[in-house]
Amino acid sequence: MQLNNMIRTLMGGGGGNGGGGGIAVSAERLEDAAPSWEALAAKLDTASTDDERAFRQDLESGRAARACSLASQRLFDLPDGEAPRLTLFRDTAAWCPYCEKVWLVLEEKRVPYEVKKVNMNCYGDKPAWFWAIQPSGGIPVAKLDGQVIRESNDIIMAVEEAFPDRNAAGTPTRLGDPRVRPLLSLERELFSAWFRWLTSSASEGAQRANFEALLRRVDGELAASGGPYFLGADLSLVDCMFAPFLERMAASLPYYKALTLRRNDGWPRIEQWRPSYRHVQSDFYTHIGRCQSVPEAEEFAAEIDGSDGSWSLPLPEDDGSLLQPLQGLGAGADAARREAAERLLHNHEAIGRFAARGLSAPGVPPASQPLCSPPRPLFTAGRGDEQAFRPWRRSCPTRTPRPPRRRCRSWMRCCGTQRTPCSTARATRARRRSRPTRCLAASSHAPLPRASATCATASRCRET
Ligand SMILES: N[C@@H](CCC(=O)N[C@@H](CS)C(=O)NCC(=O)O)C(=O)O
Repeated sequence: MQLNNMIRTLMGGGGGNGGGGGIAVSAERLEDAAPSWEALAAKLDTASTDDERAFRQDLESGRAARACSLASQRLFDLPDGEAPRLTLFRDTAAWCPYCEKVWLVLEEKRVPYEVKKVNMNCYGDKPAWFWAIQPSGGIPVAKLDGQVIRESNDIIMAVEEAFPDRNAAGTPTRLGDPRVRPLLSLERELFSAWFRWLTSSASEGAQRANFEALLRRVDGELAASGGPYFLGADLSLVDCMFAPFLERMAASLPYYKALTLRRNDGWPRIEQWRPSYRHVQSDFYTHIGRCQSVPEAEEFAAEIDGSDGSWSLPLPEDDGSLLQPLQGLGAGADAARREAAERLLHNHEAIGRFAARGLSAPGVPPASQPLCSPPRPLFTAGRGDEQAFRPWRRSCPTRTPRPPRRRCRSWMRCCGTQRTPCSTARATRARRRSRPTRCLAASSHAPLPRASATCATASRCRET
């Protein structure tokens, strides 16, 4: 309905020419025989279980039994009316692994927290209020008792100090354990080896050997602790720090490099360890830009994509043999369908707007994430006509107005969180000023041609 109304408005009734060279669709040909959203909601309600019906309410109450990336607060046993001491600023889509490790710690320790979400650069802008508390734009950020903390490890350490006795498993704080720091260094070493290998095709063999050697070291550490966790019988901060990255390694390496982490005899303890964290699980399909495949991985990629026929919809039950585990299907395919229907119904207005983006030209600046490029305003205005952009910007699901002085990412690369531009950033900005077309990453709401065709600096900045 919503979509059809939008299309009708675009095609004729709405005062405007439909913007940026939209597709010519005749309104007469669109037969709206779809049931209304209300009818679909009623149908879903009838088919749902009591727990499913209570999903949104539980989520909003902050007291749902399970963690969920859609939650905006988690109260655990906080008395009614008391506000959590901590706010976590994380990414809207729950892709960021650094946010995930903080999330995992909070959930494991059952520390009450509020969540505020911002977009990642690859799929949208951040609001001005966020830039005000985090000049680099980086996530995660936390506010604990009014103090802003801007690094994931610092947040975790601060949480440990502020809530030393809160641990679901009843384990004591292990910050003083001499094994912690070397293990955290090993985690960063493994991360760097993985990311370098995944995003380059140089020295394939050496990079693979290096990564595998590090993985064996990780496995050795788990063996030495007596397992199943890094510090022994109980989950600790070290596990929370490894989890988001080992998860992403397990997801990406079969697909791009033909290396499986699951069910691999080379590192049996990692296999025993992986399912051991209970409360949060990232999106298994988290995107990492610019990954480089090896030819041997084609077979794995085809199996994961299902393009070789190894699976088709509806998804099969996961008997443990799938390359990528299917989570949450324990309740069966019908429950999964109802869950999908609930999310669609809940978010249908934004989905309708997003689906209609093809009627417009790419947004400025375009987001780098596939399918995420937001459209420019549906009713095109003259260049620089800020007023005309406002209605769309308010309603677009993926875009929010930029703050007045958005920084070029080359600034962040060279200066980290510095507030004033360093000489490299100043030089970049001076170069940009002398260009005939503006660097799109620098700031502008005005419609310009596609960035890739106009400004090499801009695309470099965007992809950082
Ligand atoms: N050192 C930082 C690194 C965090 C980091 O790299 N975050 C990425 C997301 S995964 C980020 O802030 N990206 C900016 C963005 O995408 O908006 C930390 O541990 O907190």
